[in-house]
Amino acid sequence: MRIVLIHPNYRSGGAEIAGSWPPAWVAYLAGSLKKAGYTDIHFFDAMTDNMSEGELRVRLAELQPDVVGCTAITPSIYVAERVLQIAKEVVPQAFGILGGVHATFMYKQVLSEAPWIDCIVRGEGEEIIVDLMNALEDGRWETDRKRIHGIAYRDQEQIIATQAASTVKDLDGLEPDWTLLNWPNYQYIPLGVRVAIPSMARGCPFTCSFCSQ
Ligand code: B12
Ligand code: SF4
Repeated sequence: MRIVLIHPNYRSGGAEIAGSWPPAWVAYLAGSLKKAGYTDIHFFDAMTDNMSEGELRVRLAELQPDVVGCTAITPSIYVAERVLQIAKEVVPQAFGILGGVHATFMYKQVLSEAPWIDCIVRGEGEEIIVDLMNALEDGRWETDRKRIHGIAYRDQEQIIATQAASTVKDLDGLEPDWTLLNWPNYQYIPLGVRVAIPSMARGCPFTCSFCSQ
């Protein structure tokens, strides 16, 4: 099963002034997938590489993936939807997945405005993506999707959200695969040094109503 993960080319005009930043979601998902035996994983950092839609088409056509996964925060949602639309045009048989904070909460809106997305992964993706890949590989997507926790999808005109998945309990058991990232590309411009974004914790003990943590 060939999987392509894509960080969309969205630019906020703020963060990019200070540098280019390694996307942690890719490392965490790829680590989990590789541990489960899915080793044919490719990553396009379309944001850091400032990849055009044309380049994206060429790379996807070359690789012919079975699965394309993209991430989105709220500001990058339209670019992410477009990435998966392009994937559907170039490799129609590829299964398109969207994850990240925006799709987690706004899955109804996203699946309504971007019906070409096959599945949304809600919340922490490390365990959900493995359940999803196993179902796809075994040809059980149509029959078993209701039982996969933490996803949303369209069933004809209906939008179905399955039971929420639990959070990852054994954080020490996660083995992010950092090798997919092209490290020299990630630079903190003010200091002229390479940059990493270590993740020391997940979630937050507080409950500010405007915040997703
Ligand atoms: C690191 C970080 C950054 C880095 C990004 C580095 C990068 N290239 O990814 C920098 C400093 C550049 C940055 C910039 C911005 N950020 Co920021 N950032 C964060 C932060 C602190 C951590 C994100 C992270 O890496 N987490 C660790 C990874 C492992 O978790 P994750 O990304 O959520 O991924 C998991 C799941 O969501 C899911 N998943 C995610 N994607 C996918 C895809 C698939 C296919 C699947 C199956 C699953 C999946 O699985 C992953 C593993 O569990 C979050 C706050 C937070 N604590 O989450 C804010 C946050 C994401 N940022 C936010 C914002 C607003 C911004 C900016 C727009 C700010 C600005 N005005 O400039 C810019 C946008 C830059 C851009 N062009 O994208 C908001 C987004 C809010 C929203 N509603 O979308 C957040 C949530 C902070 C907040 N609470 O307000 N940010
Ligand atoms: S804003 Fe979010 S991360 Fe900050 S304290 Fe409130 S709930 Fe926690």
